[in-house]
Amino acid sequence: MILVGVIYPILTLPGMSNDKTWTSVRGQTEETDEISTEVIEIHMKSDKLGSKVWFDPIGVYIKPGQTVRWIVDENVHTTTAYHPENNNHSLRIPRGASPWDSGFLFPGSSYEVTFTVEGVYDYFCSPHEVAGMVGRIVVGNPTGPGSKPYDYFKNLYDYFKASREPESWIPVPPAAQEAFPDIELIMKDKVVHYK
Ligand SMILES: [Cu+2]
Repeated sequence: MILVGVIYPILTLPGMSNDKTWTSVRGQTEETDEISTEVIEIHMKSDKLGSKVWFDPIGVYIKPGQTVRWIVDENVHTTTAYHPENNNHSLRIPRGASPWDSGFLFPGSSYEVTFTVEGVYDYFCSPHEVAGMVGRIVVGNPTGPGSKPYDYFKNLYDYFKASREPESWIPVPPAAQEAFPDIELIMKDKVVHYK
C-alpha cells in the first residue's frame, strides 16, 4: 500500500501594512492602530467650474514622524511649502525643515511628506494660491516662522534693524491670509475642515 502525502494549501497571511501593526494574540491576528504612524489624508478639491478650490481638511495637527498624504479628488493642484526655494515665497515652515513641491498632480494621484521638525507649516497650491487654496499643518509645538505674522520679514528690519530675512520674498496673498485656519483652532480641534 502506498501512502499519499496530503499537501496542505499554503495559508495566506495578512500582509504587513505601513499604517497598521499586526500582533498575534492567542493564535489570532489582531490589528492595532498606532497614532504616531497614522498617515493623515488631505484631499485636494474643486467644484465643477473650478471657481471654488480647497484643501480638506485645511488644518491638521500631527506628531513628529507622522506622514501626510495629499490626494487629488478634482481638478489639477500642487502642494507646495511656503519657502524661498519655491519661487521666492516667504518662509513659513520651520528653519531646518526641508521644503516640498509636488509639481502638478492630477485626479487620483497623491503625494506624501513625512514631518520630523516641530513647528507650523504653511503650504499652498501653485495655480490656486491667489484664490486662497492654502493649508496649515502643526507638527508638535506650534512654533517657527509659520507662527509669525504674514509680514514678519518686512517688519523685523524696520523695528529691530537686525533682520536677515530678504525683503524681496513674495508675501502671502490676501485671499490666502483669509483662508488659513488659526493655529489655536488647529491645536484645539486637531482637524479643521474647510468652510
Ligand atoms: Cu489647487
